[in-house]
Amino acid sequence: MLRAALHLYLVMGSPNCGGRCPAAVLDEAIRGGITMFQYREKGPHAREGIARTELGRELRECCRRAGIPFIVNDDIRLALELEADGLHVGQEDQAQQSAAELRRLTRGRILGISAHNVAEAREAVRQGADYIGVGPMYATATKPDARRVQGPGVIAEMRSAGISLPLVGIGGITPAGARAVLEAGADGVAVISAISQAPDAVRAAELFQQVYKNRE
Ligand code: 3NM
Repeated sequence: MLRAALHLYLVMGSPNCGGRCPAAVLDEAIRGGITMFQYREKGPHAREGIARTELGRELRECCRRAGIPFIVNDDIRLALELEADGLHVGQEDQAQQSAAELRRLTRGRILGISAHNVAEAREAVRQGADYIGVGPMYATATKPDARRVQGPGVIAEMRSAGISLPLVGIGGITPAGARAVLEAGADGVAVISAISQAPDAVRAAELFQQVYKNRE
């Protein structure tokens, strides 16, 4: 179930929508075939407080109507308040909570953890992650503090190291770059700008889905 949901994972918040209404962008992406969504309200002019919660609620409703998982980035309190299907935490985010505490708080929900190399992926498994986000696959302008590009090869390394947990690649992924990520052993691709900044988010998501169809 989770492996299939990770196929086309849209990550997004209002700063990624180029001034467009985030719910409209999300609805288009859903029509184009995204399979999971992460609410990541980070970056310049990110909403805070009640505005942040309200937008999350609106985006959660889009996901509920479509029957796709709604995940919250990095904020356990918001995830619980929004009754999200899961939480995603980065390496930097985890410092605030012990792994055991994080797993306890997210019990019954999906827990995603970011990893950039085999050691971090092993640690994520130990911490009880349900899936691992691996990046950056390619150069990305969306996350200014992204690590150096790892390339799809790091996913192949994780698989060779015996990591069997669902893996999703992230960072600079376009439809053209998605195939290499999947062929390296990922279950899916996580995308911000290639969908949220596309002139037509429906079409952008469809182009990613086409990559799966072409592999069949
Ligand atoms: N995490 P885009 S790269 C949120 O490497 C995020 O862990 C990354 O945005 C990681 O699809 C990244 O626009 C940004 O490149 C992804």
